[in-house]
Amino acid sequence: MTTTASLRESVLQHLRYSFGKDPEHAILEDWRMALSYAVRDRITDAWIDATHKTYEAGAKRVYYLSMEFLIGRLIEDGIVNLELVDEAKAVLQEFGKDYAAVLADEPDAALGNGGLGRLAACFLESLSTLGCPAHGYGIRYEHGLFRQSFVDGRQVEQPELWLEQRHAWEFERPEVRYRIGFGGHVDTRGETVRWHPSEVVDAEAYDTPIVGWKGRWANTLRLWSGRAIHPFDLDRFNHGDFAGAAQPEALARTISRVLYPDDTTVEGKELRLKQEYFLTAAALRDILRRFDNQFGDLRKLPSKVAIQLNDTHPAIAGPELVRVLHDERGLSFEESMEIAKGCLSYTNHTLLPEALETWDEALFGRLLPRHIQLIDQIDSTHAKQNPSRLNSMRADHQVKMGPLSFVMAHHVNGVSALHTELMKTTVFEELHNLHPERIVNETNGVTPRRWLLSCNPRLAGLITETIGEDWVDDLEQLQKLEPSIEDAAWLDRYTQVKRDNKAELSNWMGQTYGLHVDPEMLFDVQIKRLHEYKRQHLNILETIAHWAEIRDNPNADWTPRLKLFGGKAAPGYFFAKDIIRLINDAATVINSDPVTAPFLKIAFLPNYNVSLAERMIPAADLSEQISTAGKEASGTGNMKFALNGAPTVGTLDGANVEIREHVGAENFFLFGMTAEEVMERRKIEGHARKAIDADPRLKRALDLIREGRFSPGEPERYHGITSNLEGADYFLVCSDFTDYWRAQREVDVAFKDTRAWAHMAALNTARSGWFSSDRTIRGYMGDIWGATSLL
Ligand code: F58
Repeated sequence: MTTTASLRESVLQHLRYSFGKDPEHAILEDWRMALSYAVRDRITDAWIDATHKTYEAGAKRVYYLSMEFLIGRLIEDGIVNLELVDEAKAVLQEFGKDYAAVLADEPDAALGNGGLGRLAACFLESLSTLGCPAHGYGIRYEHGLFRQSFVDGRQVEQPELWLEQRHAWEFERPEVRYRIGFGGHVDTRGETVRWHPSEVVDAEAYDTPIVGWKGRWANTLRLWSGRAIHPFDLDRFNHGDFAGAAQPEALARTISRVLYPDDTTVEGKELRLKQEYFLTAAALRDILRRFDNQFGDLRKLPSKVAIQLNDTHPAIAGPELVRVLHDERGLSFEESMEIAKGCLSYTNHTLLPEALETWDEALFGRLLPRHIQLIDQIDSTHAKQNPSRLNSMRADHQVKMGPLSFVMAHHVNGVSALHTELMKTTVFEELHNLHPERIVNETNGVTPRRWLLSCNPRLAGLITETIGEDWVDDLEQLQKLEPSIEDAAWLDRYTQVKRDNKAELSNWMGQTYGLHVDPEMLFDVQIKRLHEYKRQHLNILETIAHWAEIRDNPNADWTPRLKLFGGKAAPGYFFAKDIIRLINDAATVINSDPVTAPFLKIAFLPNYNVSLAERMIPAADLSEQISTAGKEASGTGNMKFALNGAPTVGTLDGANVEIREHVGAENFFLFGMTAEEVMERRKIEGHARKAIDADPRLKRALDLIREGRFSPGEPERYHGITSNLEGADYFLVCSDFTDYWRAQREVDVAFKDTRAWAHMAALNTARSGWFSSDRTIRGYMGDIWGATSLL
């Protein structure tokens, strides 16, 4: 049992013996590190216990392979899950330290781009909460996702330097090191095939314990870092080439140097393929070593090992496992393929064609000459087994990772109901018809520990006071709030929570960015990666049209609104960067308009990341989920907003569909075309032009942009955007504008009735329990992994 006294003791011990400081001389970072170590000690006990239990039970283990784990800060996760919030606050207070400031001092580990990486992080936490023996495997990027700032409204990227500051969470494991090969040639002697790589690097493990709710269980996130096999070239050193002597190490480390920042377009870059193989090969070696130690008989592998591929990025796991089993361990090719398939399953996260990984066969064959042979063999085996099959995974001089993943997996899952159905009729139509049992749905979820209990303590407190604390790991209990929602006094308290959260965010924005906003305004929030399909430009167009309308009639009864944006654009995605600049330019003009100032403000907060999401979501009144239907596989931000009492204005896309079903259609502002209607509309010649001609508000907004109202002196600055919208408008911004406008005006009216709005918001909270990642992970455990809880 940890008490304030024992925690204080522990913190002081670490200050003194781990950092050589006494309380008088400790700086903020020392306090943060000492507290982290004190918390980590307690996590470590749970962690080692969990490992023993897994061995003793001979249990099946889950391995989540992902190029991204967007974990953010970990200190609060630990404190909250060990239920040490009061104790940690008390200890820091005794020494005059501010709890929030100490927590905020931790670097935000941005080892991911967006939803896919954050999902992996939520899953790890849920796996621990559920006591499912699991490892996450990823890459220990030295530089995570770039840091974003704005210069004259334009996005500027800076390198991310999370490792420059100390953090307490990883254990370096220099003894866990595997040699990973690339290139070279393949020797075939009769039945024996041997790959002789020409280049080798070591993968070294770093372990981070991930603790679950109440510290009942902890799993491991194991990240690989590139190391040279001989760190120092003595020969070069002896010849006086001192700089050159250190080169092998520098080269080897490039493999884990930086996260690729493209969130949808996949470029066939050699280093990216190297990273993918590096992660996958190291993980498989580690998995097999653990299996060998405990079980031995490789035929049992599928009963003891479940490997989840987070998108196709680790898809090389299929051929690599076959290579190890067949070439190195001597099993037949057919048996190796069956065993590999028995272990592997694959999650698809997107239907966008540009995001489906394919590799140029020349590049692939150069880097992984044995694997390309095995892929051909896998492909021809599959073709033989399915004589009606028309499409190969090896067409057009490309290696197609989607079909490879599908064929090598026992299950393939989508991430929302709609996305799963669309997979069956689009990208995987043929494979689905050949293997109709393989595709299953596992709608995404988010961990309620981080996305409610930690980030929204006021709301969490009100909930616990009302229904007890069991909701924390049984989120559907939130339904028990419903009777209270009918009680006016309770609803007033709910409203007060939101008001306080908004005031806190506005103070923070004031202090941090000098941005002063009235917390009474409607906080309308769109935070996510910038992409045309996510349609931040639809939002800003509507904002501009609304501004023009307020100017026409400044004395009308407008609902004051703050439009908040956050999100990064891929550095090479110029259209998305233009959208950022347009939003910032519009903010400059609109925010300084005295006529509209009481009613409309815009702010684009820079460097959106997990920590910023944790600040913004609890303060949101309205959640913008406005993607072109059929394009957003699921969304997970949408769930976080609903849970925290922000109703959605959104399309029938991804998990929005299921959110609306759960919270009730009357508590969701629906607009726009359905996925089917989208496909039909695209066939209509000049659809954008027709939409513009039919809606004078849209026309006016486009005119204002085109004429340079927001780019004085440079009217052509946004002609790329206007001509796209007036022309091809692939994402149907114009066609959905009128209905979006209507939905937003309904929001305006609804928000005026404070009680009715609070009622709607609270119902969003009460009915979002299904979107817990605990529910999602239970689904994977039962439907896909055949794994059980050891709690
Ligand atoms: C996201 N994908 C989906 N990809 O867009 C989102 O709808 C879904 O909720 C989420 O996955 C979780 O399932 C996504 O984030 C990436 O960031 C990849 C990064 C690497 C290159 C390709 C895209």
